[in-house]
Formats: sequence, structure tokens, C-alpha cells
Amino acid sequence: MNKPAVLGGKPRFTTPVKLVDITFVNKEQILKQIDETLDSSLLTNNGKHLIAFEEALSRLLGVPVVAVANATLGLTLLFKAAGLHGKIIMPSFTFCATAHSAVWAGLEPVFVDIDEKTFTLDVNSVKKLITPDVCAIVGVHTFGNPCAIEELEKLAKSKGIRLFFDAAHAFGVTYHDKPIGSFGDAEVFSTHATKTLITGEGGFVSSNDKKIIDNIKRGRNFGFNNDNSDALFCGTNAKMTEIGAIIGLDSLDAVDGMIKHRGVIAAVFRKRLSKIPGLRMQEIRKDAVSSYCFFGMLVILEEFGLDRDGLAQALAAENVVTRKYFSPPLHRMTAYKNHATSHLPVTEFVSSNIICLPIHSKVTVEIAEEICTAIENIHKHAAAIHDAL
Ligand code: T4K
Repeated sequence: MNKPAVLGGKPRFTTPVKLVDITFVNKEQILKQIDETLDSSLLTNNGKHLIAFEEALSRLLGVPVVAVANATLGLTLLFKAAGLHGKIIMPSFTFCATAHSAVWAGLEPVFVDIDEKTFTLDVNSVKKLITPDVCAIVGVHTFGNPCAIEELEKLAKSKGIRLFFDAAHAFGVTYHDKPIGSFGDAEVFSTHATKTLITGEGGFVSSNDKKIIDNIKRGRNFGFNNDNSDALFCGTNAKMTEIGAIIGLDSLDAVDGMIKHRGVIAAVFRKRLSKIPGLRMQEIRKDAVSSYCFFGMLVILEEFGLDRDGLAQALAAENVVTRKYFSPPLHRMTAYKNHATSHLPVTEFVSSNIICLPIHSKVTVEIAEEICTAIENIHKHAAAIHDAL
């Protein structure tokens, strides 16, 4: 085998293998619809493409949905719409938007530990932190792996508190053959460019609770009544544009094939990388199909020979882009430094060792195999790389 690029060998890829790479199904159709939309001058405010996008999502997930400008505002509007007050339980191992949205809605996040294998909420840790001032739990379907849904539903019900899911990564995920979208009291998806269903910036909330859906519909439009003659409450502006919806409708046509492809690439990674000491891949919940929005694995220094940062650096030299989602965890961020947080050992461990590999439609089986070969080679030369870095 060649020397790894980080030690002066030839990079395995001549152009970067990006972390995210977007494929459109019918770019000409998108451009035609954008052209017509520009000519119509109806760019936003409940236009026909937005309505078509919401209807398509609702049909697919079997639950009412309301599209929003991004998942962060979707979460904020949801917490407001549910009339929550007090503390809200969530993982610290998530993107900061999960907690920021709660704070913007006047709530106090309580960070809870995760499970070391699935990277999702640890139900026993949640149980321990439910006090009378906790009003809700937010589970995050991390990287597209569903939370322990039934256990959390049972727990929330027994405590009389609300249960929401941050499904930012989870479009295209199924659990017991049912699409993610109708679990808990509501779920919030992101359709940001880095996700499986994309509108550029965007997201949507799905819920069987009519009050929540109606309230978010008003809330995304300043809190206006039906004829915009009066603001019934202090809403915000969280509307999705027509151009976003046009891209989203195209993206919807791509999702099925994309999820299948990601499953194939994930299988290649699992088969090859599980043979290398010190690499622990996220365990996908039984009876679930993950979206593999991100492919996350832990790098254990003592077994692999390099830590996560060393592997990231060595892969960068091979022209493979990686990301450390989510590092640091939220309770280590400046924004939350004054937050009372219990000890979160698993979160600390996962967050310090996590690395996400590229997984998308342009990562072919050959590219995935080549990434695995690069990692094998890096492992083989780990001691030399360790000394060189
Ligand atoms: N909850 C969870 C669990 C989340 O992960 C997120 C967002 C949210 C809630 C909130 O959702 P939104 O309010 O955003 O709808 C990105 C995204 O900005 C963020 O949406 C996402 N999670 C988070 C996991 O990742 P960055 O700062 O890491 O992204 P950035 O710009 O560095 O891009 C990552 C990679 O994607 C790069 O390699 C470039 C590539 N990329 C990026 C963009 C924006 C593209 O190829 N095309 C693009 O347009 O935060």
C-alpha cells in the first residue's frame, strides 16, 4: 500500500469527496418553475408550490404538516404553540438549534445523557431528571437513527408531559415500517441543504394535534388571523418561499432512491470498517431504516492508534471531507456555560471521539471502498502519523 498522504504519499482522491453533495432529479423543471414564479411575482405567502409541497409531505407521512423557514424556527414555534413553561429535557449531544429554540421560547433546557451505541437519548437518564417543573422531553433522531420512541412515549404519558422529536436528520426514516413524522406530540424536520430532503433553508412541523398545527400556521405568519387584519398573538416570520418549495418538490422525488443508496454505502462502511480495531459505528435501532443523514462513528485512540482529530487530519490529506457532529456538546458551549448540568459521561465520550464520513448520492460504492482502504492504510501507519502530527 502507498504511504498515507499525510506522510507524503499521493492523495487517494484528486478532487475532494465532499461531506454533502446535492443531486437534483430534474433541474430543468426546477428552473422552469422558478422562471414562471419570478414572472408571476408571487414569491412567498402561501403560494401554490408551498401548498403542493405541504400536501405531498402530508400524504407521504400520513400526518398534517406545516412548512417553515427552518427547523430552528419550527422548534421555537412548536414550543410556543404547545404553551410550554419551565424545563425541557433534551440531549446535549445535538446541534445547538435544539436548545437555542427552547431558550427563545422561554424554556430552560435540561441536558441528559445519551446511549453509547445509538447516540440517542438514554431513557434511564431521562427518567432520573424528570422533576415537577419539567414540561416536555425532546428526543433527537440523531443522524437519522430513531430514538427509543416507545419507551419515551410511555414515560411521557406516565408523567403527563409532552414529547417532541427533533427530526432534523430524519426525513426518509421509517420505524416499524411507519415513516418518522407522526410520533410523540409533534416532530420537526429540517430541509436545510445538508439534509436528506432539501429546500435550501427550510423545514416543517408534523403533528396530529390540530391545535399545534393551526397555531404554528398562524405563528409563522406573525400571528395573523385569517384575513391578516389582526395579530392574535406575537408570532414571527417563518414562512418558506416558493423557490424553496419548488426545490423541495424536486427533492421529494429523489428521497426514496437516495435513502436506498445511502443504505448500500453504509453497508460498505460497516462491512469494511468493523474489521479495523477501534472504530465503532452508530448502532441503528432494530426495525428502523436510517436516513444516514450523516454516517457517524467513534474512533478509539487506544485501539485505532490515532484519535478522531488525527483520523480527520489524515483523511483531509487524502481529500476526504469529514465533520465532527456534534463536538463540542451543548453543555460545553459558551452559550450554556451557566446552565446547571449533571454529569454526562457518555455525551463527553461520544462527542470527543465522533467523526462523520461523507455519505450521499455521489459517494459511489467504489468511492466508499476507496475511503475504507484509505482508513485501513491510515490505521496501518497510525504510529508514524501520530508522531508526525
Ligand atoms: N436540530 C438538529 C439535530 C440539527 O442538526 C439542525 C441543523 C437543526 C435542528 C436546525 O435545522 P435548521 O434550522 O438549520 O433547518 C449545518 C447546518 O447549518 C445545520 O442545518 C445542521 N443542523 C448542522 C448539522 O449542519 P454547519 O455549520 O456544520 O454547516 P456547513 O455550512 O459547514 O455545511 C456542512 C457541509 O455541507 C460542508 O461540507 C458544505 C456542505 N454544504 C453546505 C451548504 C450550506 C453544501 O454542500 N451545500 C450547502 O448549501 O451546520
